[in-house]
Order: sequence, then structure tokens, then C-alpha cells
Amino acid sequence: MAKLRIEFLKSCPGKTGLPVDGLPEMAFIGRSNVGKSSLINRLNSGPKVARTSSRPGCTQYINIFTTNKNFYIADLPGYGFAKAPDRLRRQWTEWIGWYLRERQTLRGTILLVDSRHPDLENDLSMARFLREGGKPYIIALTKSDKLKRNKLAQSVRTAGEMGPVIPVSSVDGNGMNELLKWLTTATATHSARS
Ligand SMILES: Nc1nc2c(ncn2[C@@H]2O[C@H](COP(=O)(O)OP(=O)(O)O)[C@@H](O)[C@H]2O)c(=O)[nH]1
Ligand SMILES: [Mg+2]
Repeated sequence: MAKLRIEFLKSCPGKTGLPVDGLPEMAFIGRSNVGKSSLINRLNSGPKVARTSSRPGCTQYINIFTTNKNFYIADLPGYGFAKAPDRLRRQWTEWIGWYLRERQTLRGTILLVDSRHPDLENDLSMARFLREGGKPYIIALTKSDKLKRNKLAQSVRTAGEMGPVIPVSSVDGNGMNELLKWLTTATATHSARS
């Protein structure tokens, strides 16, 4: 299976830390614990580069990774963890809202959605936000290994309301080639603003 060579570059707490060399960027976003770090690690040909855990974190940093395909991966902080204080939620909305709306080099977004919960309100509103933003995005329906075939098909249909769907699994590798193809195509496509 084709893979990327991914390396961690840096953690950015705000705009000033983001790369300025103009290389295209692809964002990964989703609820905490949806499987974002695992997916980035699975796409990578080398050892783990993204930290995985079973406990939702609440870091507000955007983690930037380099790839051998001349684009950056931006790992955005997860949303939707119930216990976050209001102050943290406001910060998240401001910083990530700014990033998704204004980041000139952003070429596309992978919205990760748990295949067992394909219709959660915060995922639906993120999908709406991305659609309104007008840049390419795709729904990566995570942990597809956890569902039987017909349940997964049902989940793909439900998630299809939000946009184009690729079911993926970091455990058995389902969907990785398709996701990789989408990533490389979207990074090569110039947006109207660049
Ligand atoms: N069965 C299964 N479990 C997964 C998969 N991806 C992630 N997980 C588990 O889900 C939990 C959260 O994963 P993580 O990658 O840290 O999520 P993040 O918070 O979105 O970065 C961990 O316990 C992972 O082992 C998957 O594709 N299949
Ligand atoms: Mg993570």
C-alpha cells in the first residue's frame, strides 16, 4: 500500500507559528477521540508521529507535519469534549475558525466522523461550516472495523448528508489508498484565492 512519509514539524498555539513558505496544507479535524492521531500514524510509512490516547485531550495547538509530497498536514485540536470550560471553547472557536476561514494555503480538509455515530450535531455543523467555506473537504468515517458490513453501509449513507465519504480504519487499513489519492489530488488543485 502506498504511504506518505510524515514528520512532525511543530505545534502552533497561534497564527504566528504557522509555516510561511506557501506550501499547500491539508487539515484534519474532528471530535476528540475520533481517531485522528491514529489515522495520521496509519498514513505514515514510518514509526508513530502523532500522539494517540484513549483519553480526550484539550490542547489548543495546531500540530504541523511535513510530508514527502510537498504539502503540510495540519492536525487541528479536537472539538466536542463535554467537560471543556467555556473559555477553552471560545478560544477553540476563535483560533480554529480563523484558521479554516483565513488560512490562505489551506487546500482541503479531512473531517473525521466516528462510523458508529454518523449524525452528531457538532459534526453536522462542522460539515456545514466547511461547505460554506467553499474549499474541498471529505468525510473520513473512522473505525470502520468496528461495524458489520450492513451497519457500515447504513452509516456511510447517513454521513453522506454531510459530504463525500470515505470509510477508513487505522486498524485494518481500510480506505487508506482512497484517502491518500484524495489528499494528493486536492493539494495539487489550486484554490481560487491562491
Ligand atoms: N477499532 C479502532 N479503534 C481506533 C481506530 N482509530 C483509533 N482508534 C482508537 O480510538 C481511540 C482514540 O484514538 P486517537 O487516534 O487518539 O483519537 P484522536 O483523539 O482523534 O487523536 C484510541 O483508543 C484508538 O486506539 C480504528 O480505526 N479502529
Ligand atoms: Mg489526537
